[in-house]
Amino acid sequence: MTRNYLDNSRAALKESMDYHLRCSLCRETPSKDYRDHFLATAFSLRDRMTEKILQTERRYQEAGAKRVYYLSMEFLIGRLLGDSLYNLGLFDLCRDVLSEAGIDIDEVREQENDAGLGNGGLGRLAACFLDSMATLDIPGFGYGIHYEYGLFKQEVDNGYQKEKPDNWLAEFSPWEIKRPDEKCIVPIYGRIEHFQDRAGEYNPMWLDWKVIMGIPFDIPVVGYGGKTVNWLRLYGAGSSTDFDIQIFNEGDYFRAVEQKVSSETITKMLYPRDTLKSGKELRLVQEYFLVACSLRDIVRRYLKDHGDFDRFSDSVAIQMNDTHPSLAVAELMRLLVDEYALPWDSAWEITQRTMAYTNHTILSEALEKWPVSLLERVIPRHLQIIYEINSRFLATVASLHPSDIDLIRRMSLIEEGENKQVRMAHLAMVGSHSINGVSALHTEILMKNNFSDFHALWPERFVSITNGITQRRWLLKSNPQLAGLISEKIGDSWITDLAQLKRLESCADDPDFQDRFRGIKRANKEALSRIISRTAWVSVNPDSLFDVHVKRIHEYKRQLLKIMHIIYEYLQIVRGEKTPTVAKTYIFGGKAAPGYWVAKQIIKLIHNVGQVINSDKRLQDIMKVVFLPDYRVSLAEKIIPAADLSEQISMAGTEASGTGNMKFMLNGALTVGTLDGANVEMLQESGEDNIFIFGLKAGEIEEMQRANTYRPTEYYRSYPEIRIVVDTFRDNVFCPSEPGLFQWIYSRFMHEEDTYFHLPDLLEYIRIQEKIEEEYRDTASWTKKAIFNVTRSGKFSSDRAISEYAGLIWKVEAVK
Ligand code: GL9
Repeated sequence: MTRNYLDNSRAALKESMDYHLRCSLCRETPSKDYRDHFLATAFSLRDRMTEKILQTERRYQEAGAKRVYYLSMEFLIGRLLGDSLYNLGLFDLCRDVLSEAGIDIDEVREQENDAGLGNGGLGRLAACFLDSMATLDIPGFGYGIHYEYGLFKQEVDNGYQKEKPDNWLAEFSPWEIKRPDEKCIVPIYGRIEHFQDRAGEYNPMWLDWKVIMGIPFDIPVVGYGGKTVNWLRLYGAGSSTDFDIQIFNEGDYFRAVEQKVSSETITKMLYPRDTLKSGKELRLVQEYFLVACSLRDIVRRYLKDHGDFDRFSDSVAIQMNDTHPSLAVAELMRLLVDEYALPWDSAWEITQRTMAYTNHTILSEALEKWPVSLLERVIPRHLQIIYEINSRFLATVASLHPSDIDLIRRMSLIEEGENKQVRMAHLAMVGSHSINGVSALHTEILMKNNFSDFHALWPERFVSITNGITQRRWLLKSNPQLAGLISEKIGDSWITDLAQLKRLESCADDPDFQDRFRGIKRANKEALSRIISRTAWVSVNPDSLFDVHVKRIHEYKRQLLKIMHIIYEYLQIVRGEKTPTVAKTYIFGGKAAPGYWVAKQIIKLIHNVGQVINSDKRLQDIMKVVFLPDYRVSLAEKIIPAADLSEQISMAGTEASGTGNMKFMLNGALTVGTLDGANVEMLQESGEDNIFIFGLKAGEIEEMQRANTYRPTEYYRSYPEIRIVVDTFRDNVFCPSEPGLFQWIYSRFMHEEDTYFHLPDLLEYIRIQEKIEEEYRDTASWTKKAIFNVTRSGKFSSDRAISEYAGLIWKVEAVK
């Protein structure tokens, strides 16, 4: 059978799906099994994408294009079937082919496991960026880790989070292409000795290393329109011993086999911590493994077309997604100096011109530092290189500020002390030509506070690039009805140019358009209500206001502030001090890092408050509180289109950007938020009438922290609204059967501990929620504001973000 993989006719698609049912899956046709159809469909799409990878590669080759490599420990890709169908333009066709066989495409799509290879925003951003690079025809590729277990699955048992392994590959993924032929061998551990060469110079030699094998798994990344297909390459640590040791060290085969690290453990699982460093040796090994595999691969690909490194930084751009891959600076230096014998200065220039670093958080507990003693044991040669980089760097600093010892101490890559540590952010900044924050406010804070010394030294290196999200996944695919309505009015150019949504503004006042817009929201709310009753066992009213707080559970994100408001409202109603005018459903979701006690307690608190409120007859049709278990990409795709109100209430100055905030805006939810991260820019875009902003500003909080003037007990004493809420924690109102359970919250406030400033923002938060309730009752006005949120969200496309990276940092162009 000759097969044309690019034939997108109905007959060809049908033939291909039947072929895979029989030949790849060994099933009788017709099959009635949804999973069979999922795999057969995925294989049929993969055929088309792999063919296009080859075509795309030829195009890049002919253009001699510069390539971007996005290095990230996390790619939170979720499901791929729907996106591939939309981006290839095969959705309708495929739905019809399946339905002819009596198969519902939605059921088929539900068969796919999420690829949860990330914790949250940082990993999801990386996935959106891949989609945008392919859509914009940019030669941009991802490098990451092929974790056997992604982020844990969350179960909630009586309000307590239970972690279950996420064995996402148990039924294997049809998207990935394993490429053992392109494996690489990575040295690790061992020691350094210095040998004298002929000229009498002492040269370092890395001896007695062990080896890890990196096996690439490629996942095609198809851009919208299907023209460009890039790839994401994930490395798994391999267990095979029959590698060709000549690649690495001629004649030393047996020793290398013997010294092979028990490598399967290395890529076993994703570390489930967000914005918190792990400090575990295995995590360091993972970070090094990613960097070592990807740089070998990048250099190998470059050298296929080049005889030397003269054009390296004109041909290659490497973006480090946070400091997790910052060892890339040392590894590239090691490759250039040790393996390709370049002089240090040339190697350094190449490295700096190639690398760029994105910072994703200012929380100090997330800033990675690794003990020098650990690096010395795991990657001794890299430690030496880091020391050399540091001594040259500090010499420059000293020459500019000869007597400023304190400055040198602050900027050093090494933090002195009893346990010396390497500051990975400093390594990343020194080794890069570009340093960027992920929103205007975040970049400003980086330059003013965390990295002010570096900013003073190299102001030209700092840029701000506000995050973005791909509208292909977060509107076209996840909210198909709204996408259809928009396309009906303004055509479908918004799919690749989100700013086009502006053209919808004239519809905002049109009662007919408003009706349809509301009808779609209502249908999405009904669909979510069914999920809620199935997974959280609570029945909710789709006509109520859906007030949604979903994201990782973290103190700085202040789920506690939300729950305190709910408690306040509940008390007001049951005490007869408030007559509710709007029925509300409060929806929470999010995972807590397994070792994060406070975050787990907050889940328990949400659960318990929900139990009390949901079973109170007086509030039957007025208020519900729901915690949806196992928040993940595929669930977010169902929650976000159903939201009326988006909670973005982090303490100002802590959320670097946020990306969930943008997804809600795009889907017509109004935001209640602090002036934090990208909320600031959402306010600018939407206009102040269409967003609810409250709370202390970052500068005000900073000032209160500096002057140490904030006293929680003063707020407790001064404001009865605060007192009645805080007292519920002391009085076991939400834990009658487990007295003392939430006492810790009360005690913290009483001991003047409230790191994330809940109490100073609570009053204003209560007031603005009252305003929201008031405004929600004016349906036409609310709908208009919701529409404006959609039409003014154009800036928050990841296409805009990627265009900025391409122009300002990577200097790469589209290859059309
Ligand atoms: C984060 C920030 O906290 C978010 O505000 C930001 O939007 C994203 C993407 O830039 O990066 N930094 C970080 O470490 N995480 C973020 O979400 N953590 C997780 O990925 C869970």
